[in-house]
Amino acid sequence: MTVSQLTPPALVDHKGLNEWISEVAALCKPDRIHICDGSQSEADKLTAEMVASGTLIPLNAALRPNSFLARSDVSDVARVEERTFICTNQPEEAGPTNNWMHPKEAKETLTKLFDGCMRGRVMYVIPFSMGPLGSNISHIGVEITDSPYVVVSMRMMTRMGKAVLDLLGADGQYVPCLHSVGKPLAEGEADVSWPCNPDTKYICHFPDTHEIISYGSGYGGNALLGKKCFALRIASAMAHQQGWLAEHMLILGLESPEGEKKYIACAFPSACGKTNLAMLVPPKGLEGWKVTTVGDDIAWIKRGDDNVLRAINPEAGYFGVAPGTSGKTNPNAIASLQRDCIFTNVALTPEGDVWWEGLTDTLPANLIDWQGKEWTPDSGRKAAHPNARFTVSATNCPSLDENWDNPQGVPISAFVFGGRRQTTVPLVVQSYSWRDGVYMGATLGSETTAAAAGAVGQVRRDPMAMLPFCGYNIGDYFAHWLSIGERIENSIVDGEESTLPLIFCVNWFRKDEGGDFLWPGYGENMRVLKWIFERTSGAGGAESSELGYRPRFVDIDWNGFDAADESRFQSAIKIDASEWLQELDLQREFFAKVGKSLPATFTSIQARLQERFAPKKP
Ligand code: GTP
Ligand code: SPV
Ligand code: MN
Repeated sequence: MTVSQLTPPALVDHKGLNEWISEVAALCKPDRIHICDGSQSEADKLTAEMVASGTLIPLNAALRPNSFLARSDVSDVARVEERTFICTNQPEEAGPTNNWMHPKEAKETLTKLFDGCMRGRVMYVIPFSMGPLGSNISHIGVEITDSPYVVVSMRMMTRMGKAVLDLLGADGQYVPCLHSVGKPLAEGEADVSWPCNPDTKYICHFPDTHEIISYGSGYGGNALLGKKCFALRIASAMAHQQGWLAEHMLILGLESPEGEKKYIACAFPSACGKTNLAMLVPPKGLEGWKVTTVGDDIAWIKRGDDNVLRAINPEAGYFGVAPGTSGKTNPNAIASLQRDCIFTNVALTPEGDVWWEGLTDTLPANLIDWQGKEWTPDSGRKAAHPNARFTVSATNCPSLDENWDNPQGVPISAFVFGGRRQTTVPLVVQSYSWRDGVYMGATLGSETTAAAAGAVGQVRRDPMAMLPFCGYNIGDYFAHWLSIGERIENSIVDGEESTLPLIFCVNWFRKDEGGDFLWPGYGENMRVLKWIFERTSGAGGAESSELGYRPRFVDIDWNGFDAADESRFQSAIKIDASEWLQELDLQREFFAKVGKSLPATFTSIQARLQERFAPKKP
């Protein structure tokens, strides 16, 4: 089929977009082009096609209506950080924590790979908005993909379809996001259920020109390009240029029994508890409190004319970790998953429903595991992949905040950074200042998880939970964070209340000598949230420590807590000098890697910490 037949004169009313679509079609040589309108009938048709091709397995409609299981290729189960590149003219612009490639080299390599890569497939054009349509915090993207799984996922994860094209008009700006699974089909060749390229993957970002090109993977963060690629890597670079923040943060609303409401934004690394905290149900004894969900993964934050930092969730759905999610740990997630969802790499029950580790206390007698194999409790392997995920629209969530779609965003009272640390890091501390708080975030360490390919459980520095997602030099990113605070501090008039959010650090994952979690976590995290809420109101007791203010046992509300155990709390909140001296060594190691772009302030904060933990003898 010739290119001119493929591209009728006006697929869309946007000259630049039309040209881009034609260029991509000429290169990728798909069988046909489909411009997505985002309608239910379109989604139903694609879903039916994927059921026919084996990509989606329909679940029992009586148990879970309009829901499906996808099993990925065994090689395509997580983000691939090693194959993720920031393409800038100079390596220093990408910085020491990113894989760098020259844009010219990247484009040459990718052009070869994309030549004919959509043969035998449909090329889908997905117009999407990250954030409420028309909000001045939102931005538009267009993803071209050959994966119908990506289309139906993007429909849940973003505001997608005709309304976005209308908003884009004849000359609106958009971020072009090009994606292919990298598996062309020869004439008559039958497709596999999860096409991808097991050998060759490139996830490339061009921050100077605001473009994304992804090849070879069909999985989540590698393929749903609105998410990590646009909303974090490209957006963080835009935010750096334009004076705002794009962060790996959940946003939640916190309402006191008296009806006072605040919003907080929390950055935890992948698979470290954002979805769970964002949907928290308060525990026994704190039922008067309400937690509502604005977002569970990404926050875009801009300063308003009133000096207040306001955040939107650029997404419109959740791509959440399934294992560990249960009626006990996250009832709001379980309620969200009653219908209309896609599960990827979970296990299938004989009744045609889904299962994963942690869903029920008792193991099912037999299942089909995530690879499609028979499974029994003595199989000696996991039934669901540890990074198995659910995809569902935000509107399915019972705890959805009334302002989740508000184009103005929500005002942020506190930032919280947290990692997964078995030792060293206390349950919660409040930084003494914005600068100390930025330092806390920047030095965050966390054990690696199954959300990315590679070893699991190794402590690495994950600054602001952005290590795999910052689209520019991490040292400049730290300076940017410092400058956001300075700008707000400097514009606060004497006598006026500060609008600068407080900064906290938390760790739900500290363990005792027996290897058990010291803190029960999940709903009980509300007790820590309540303390944070009180601190932002200028109330809430605390004591000073080497790291910042921390709650004493009496400062936490233990109402309804089964056998509040002071000694376990003390172990969870403990700051141990010998552990911290090791921690400071690790921080210095990381700072050395950051090199000359490290803010000078960090060196003096570090020296002050060192002095507090190991005072020099006079
Ligand atoms: P991404 O989607 O990868 O960015 O992850 P996330 O930060 O949203 O993580 P999520 O909330 O999905 O949690 C990941 C895992 O951590 C799940 O298996 C949870 O059960 C577990 N988890 C979440 N919160 C807690 C907690 O408070 N305590 C403990 N022990 N585990 C938790
Ligand atoms: C993460 O890894 O932080 C995720 C999942 O939220 S993915 O979309 O794959 O990035
Ligand atoms: Mn994430």
